[in-house]
Amino acid sequence: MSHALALAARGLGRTWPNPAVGCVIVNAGRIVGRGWTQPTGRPHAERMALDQAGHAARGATAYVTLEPCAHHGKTSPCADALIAAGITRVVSAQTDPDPRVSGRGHAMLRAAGISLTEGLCEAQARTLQAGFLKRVTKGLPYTTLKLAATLDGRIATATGESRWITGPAARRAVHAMRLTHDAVLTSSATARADDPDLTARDIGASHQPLRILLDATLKHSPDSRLGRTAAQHPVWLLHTAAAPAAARSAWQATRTRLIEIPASGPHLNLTEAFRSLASEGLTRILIEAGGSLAAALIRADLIDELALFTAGALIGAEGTAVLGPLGLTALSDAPRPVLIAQETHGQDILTRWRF
Ligand code: AOF
Ligand code: ZN
Repeated sequence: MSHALALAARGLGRTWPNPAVGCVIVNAGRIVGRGWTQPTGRPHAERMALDQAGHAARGATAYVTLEPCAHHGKTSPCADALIAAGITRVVSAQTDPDPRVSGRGHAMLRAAGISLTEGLCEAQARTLQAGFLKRVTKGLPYTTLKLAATLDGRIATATGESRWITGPAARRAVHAMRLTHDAVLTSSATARADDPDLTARDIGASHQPLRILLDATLKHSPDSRLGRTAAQHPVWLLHTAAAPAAARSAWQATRTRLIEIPASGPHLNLTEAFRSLASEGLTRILIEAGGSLAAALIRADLIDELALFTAGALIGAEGTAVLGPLGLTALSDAPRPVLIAQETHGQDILTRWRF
């Protein structure tokens, strides 16, 4: 199952709206098939592993990181494929909450006389499939907020200088992180300040994440890196009804996809924005934005995980803070995410926290 989880991770960022699933088929102590969900979500992991195993699947055990599907989509259910291939034992890490499956895949296997063990490495599988699970059960994507700051929590000097706070190894780690997410999201303020292109560069990437810009009134210029590259790598632009018609058509000309979101005062309604992204199928979103959007998302309880890069530098109180106001009045109201991992990247430290 550990191996199946590692195979599943290969699909992260590329299988949406589907989960990234892994499957290992073992016959008489030998691995005879390995599979993982393919880009855009099909074929499913079990199909890949069964194809590789061929006749060796007969009498074998299949380890799957998610309950095999039970529904007829473009192909027949994976549960049927496992049965037809002569698999005699299935070990699954967790139930698939998709209403088309939700226990039916397991039931089909049992009814066919297959010996079934459920829940092996369930916690790891839930972490890996957190994006898909959240989309299906809550109608929201799983979000990671990436921040990079000095030891004293600053992201720029008083004159606005911010390149670079973290070193090249940390920046490469961010690019790699982008690839395991379905999309990278930023705010109009950050886009206007940094003109980012939000692609994954210099690490041999074979695909690019979707890029999303939140820009209520379309202040960011279509003649920016995002606008100029939108025809090669998709960009979605979320705005409100207040966006001027001229700006809409200028952005449309770049082949950017525009999505109108209900407003909340002068801003986008962030919860509505994320709901709409989940309904488009997105499961994992990396947020790379400045302090105001970061704070607003924390206040709206829309952040699942924080990935904080800390650089060994000090800027002082006159620098820009990594986080805008949270509106706290009591320490007891302070969000207290839990530390889940720490890594070093060159001279910088990455800590990961779960809300
Ligand atoms: C599996 N193995 O590798 C994956 C599964 O649109 P479809 O027909 O591809 O079905 C998508 C659903 O299949 C998805 O919502 C989830 O329930 C399941 N994903 N199932 O047996 C896989 N990716
Ligand atoms: Zn399937």
